[in-house]
Amino acid sequence: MENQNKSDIGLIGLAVMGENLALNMADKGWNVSVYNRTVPGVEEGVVQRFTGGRARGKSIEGFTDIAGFVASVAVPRKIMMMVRAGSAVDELMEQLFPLLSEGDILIDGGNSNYEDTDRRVMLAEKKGFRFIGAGVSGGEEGALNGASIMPGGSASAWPEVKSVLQSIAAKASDGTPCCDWIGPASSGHFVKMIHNGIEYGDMQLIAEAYWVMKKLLGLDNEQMADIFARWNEGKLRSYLTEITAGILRHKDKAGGYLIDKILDAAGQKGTGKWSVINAMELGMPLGLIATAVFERSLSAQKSLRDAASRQFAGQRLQAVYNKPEMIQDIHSALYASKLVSYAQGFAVLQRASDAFGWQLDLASIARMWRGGCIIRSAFLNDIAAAFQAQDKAGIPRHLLLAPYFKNEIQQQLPGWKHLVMQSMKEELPVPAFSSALNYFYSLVSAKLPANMIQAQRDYFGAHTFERTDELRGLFFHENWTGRGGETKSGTYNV
Ligand code: NBP
Repeated sequence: MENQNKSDIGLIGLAVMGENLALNMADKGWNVSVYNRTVPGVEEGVVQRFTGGRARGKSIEGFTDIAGFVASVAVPRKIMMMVRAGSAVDELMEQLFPLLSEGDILIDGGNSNYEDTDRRVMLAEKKGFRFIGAGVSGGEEGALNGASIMPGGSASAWPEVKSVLQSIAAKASDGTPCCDWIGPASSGHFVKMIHNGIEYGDMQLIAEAYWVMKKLLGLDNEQMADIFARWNEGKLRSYLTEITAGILRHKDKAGGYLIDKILDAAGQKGTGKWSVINAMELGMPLGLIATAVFERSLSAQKSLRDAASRQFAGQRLQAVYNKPEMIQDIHSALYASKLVSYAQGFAVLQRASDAFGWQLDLASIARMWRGGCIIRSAFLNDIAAAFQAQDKAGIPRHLLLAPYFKNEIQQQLPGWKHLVMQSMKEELPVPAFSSALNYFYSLVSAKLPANMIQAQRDYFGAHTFERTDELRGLFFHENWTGRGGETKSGTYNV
């Protein structure tokens, strides 16, 4: 009786994501209460505009007072927050706490920093509530028609929110919802962060492929669009490949192609940067995403690049290429580099899982990204299958060691190498293609020149080294100059 006439779920924050998620929930048959803070003095607030507009006639009830909103939701309450990441979430939680009952569930669907989520899970649980940090990907379109949702946090809350969240998630081609439980604490937001980092990498790789086609092969926008459209029928089938073809064909209202009029200075909001910072904290290589982030930063230094380009005249060879062959090489470089990027991203997830005790299921995460989100692609099916096979065989979870991908990368290597070499000769930057190739060469090198680094560290700072003719874990110091002492620096890892 307590829950009679109450909503199934409450949603706070009626900006682009919140509005569309509320409509998606209502379309799936849920009764939804919505709330947005009101700005004093504004006659028609966000809530009225929504309930009187797009939400009219739907099972959505609007509230402009937070207490009435909370009281309208069935207990244990499920309240999803879709507000700006950062202090807004903390402020909102402070307002909600006095109004909640024990066991109520708060879901933060924004792009929160995972460390904030760790703190919030602990805070909410200490107060007797439950907290889920859910990464949501797919933008406006995904929010309305099916997003990829990555929830993690208070485990006991999952059975209570599962049916709502899975109902509004995208469905993969086999019908599985692109939403499943990720793990404890901030794991959902961490996975979403790496998802966004991978998105940065995919976009940089596609941009480089476009640039080589344009600058080395001299293809026009329609020819390039045809190539991307064709690639979208094969192994590179993905949302980003598809939209690239559409972008290349798009005409400007004033005439010509819009792509040619867009300034080459990329913006960023921070999730790529966070991915790289956290990979560094975990001691993991995430070079491709780092390159993508740095290239955005360098692109934004437009006037510096303009000045530098006037000082250093290029020495282009103007070589003539066999275009079909070169296009195949670009395909190889794009596919192989993408593989490296995903291998690096998933390896960071594995390390985070080990470090924080999350027990992440990498195959399940790959499956969750197959629909709804920006990096959705056919290739994620192969990734999920590769991780599943590695788990069964009990071998290390690294994508490049999976037999299927080992074979794939071997096939791409000649074209990938050729493309990077030609681009370097022609002074055309392909930083992500070459970063991926260098990672691959380093990975497959049983020996690297790190012995020199260790020698230098020991020479100037007594940082010690391990020896090839002794057991691992034994550290030695050499008195290199005869002037130093025998005292070692403490050994530490970063
Ligand atoms: P925004 O990130 O622009 O946030 C706007 C919402 O936050 C509005 O409802 C606003 O209320 C509310 N808000 C703010 Br700002 N400060 C508040 C406070 N102190 N207390 C209560 N509410 C506050 O909206 P969005 O683009 O819909 O994104 C929502 C979340 O989803 C963000 O974390 C975002 O990073 C994430 N996300 C966005 C996308 C996307 O494509 N946009 C995709 C995936 C995830 P107001 O109307 O009164 O200003």
